[in-house]
Amino acid sequence: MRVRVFYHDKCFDGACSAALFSRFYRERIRSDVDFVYSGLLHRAGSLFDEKQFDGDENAIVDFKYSSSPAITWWFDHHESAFLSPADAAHFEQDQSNRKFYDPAFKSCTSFIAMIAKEHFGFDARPVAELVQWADIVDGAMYENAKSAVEMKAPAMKLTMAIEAASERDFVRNLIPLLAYHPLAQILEEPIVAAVLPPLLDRHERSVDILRQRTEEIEGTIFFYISDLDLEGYNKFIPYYLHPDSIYSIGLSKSSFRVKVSVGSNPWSKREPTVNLARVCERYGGGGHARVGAISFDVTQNDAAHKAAQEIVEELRASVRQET
Ligand SMILES: [Mn+2]
Repeated sequence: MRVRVFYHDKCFDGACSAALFSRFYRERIRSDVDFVYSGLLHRAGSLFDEKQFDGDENAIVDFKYSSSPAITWWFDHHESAFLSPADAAHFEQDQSNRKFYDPAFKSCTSFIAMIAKEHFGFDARPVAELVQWADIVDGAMYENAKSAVEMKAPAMKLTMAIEAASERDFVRNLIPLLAYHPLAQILEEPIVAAVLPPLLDRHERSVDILRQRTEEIEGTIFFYISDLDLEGYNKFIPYYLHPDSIYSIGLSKSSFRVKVSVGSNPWSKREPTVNLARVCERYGGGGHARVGAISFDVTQNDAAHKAAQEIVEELRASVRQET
């Protein structure tokens, strides 16, 4: 039995979701199973290549819905979970008891843990640390911006490695470890220990770069680093540098996309009032109410800049109205 698990790539919650789903499946569905992991990333154009849905079962966790009959399991907690109203209607009609959605959950990992326990009798106690940290990381529940940026906890170091590692198979090899070992012990594993020191250096450098590149006006930070190889930078650095900000809009670039990241300061004294998932959806992106993103094709640099500028103006105008 071969189960292919599609997960949100370059994301701590995505990797933990894949790990927890696999452990649950092996313990409660069937034990004679081989898992194959495939990371999914938001990109301009179609997200899924249905030819890849080639497992005996295919699961998607922490990523958008697919109405393909080959997908037999689905878990998500993103506000923008459906690519179309037709997909949402398809999910509403599903009777399999294998597809689950709740945008109220801080992480998809904690959502899977709850469903696995309540619906399938899974014992979630051995994965409690994973669930707790997925909620902290994906829900941005750090005490302050400093603790989000200083990289003390093992989960923070793993998050950095997952978001910034360039090695294609890194997350795929990490997932089986996440399901069965304490996070501190995973840091000692050769595949992790090898990548951490250069990534920590890069992190330090990115703080310096963002100190030069971020500008806050009317509670809204704008920066671009799309001329640098910095995708996967720690998204809390702008708030660490501008503690009184409310929103942040950044442009970054990788080999296959130009990304507009739109976020809100989790420690802001002023409550953000704009739903950022809705803003990003207008440009073909999505996410959560308090953090979202839009992916453009690498050739669409100007369109990405234009969208970022428009969103900066919109958010600054909303802050002006509030004050
Ligand atoms: Mn998530």
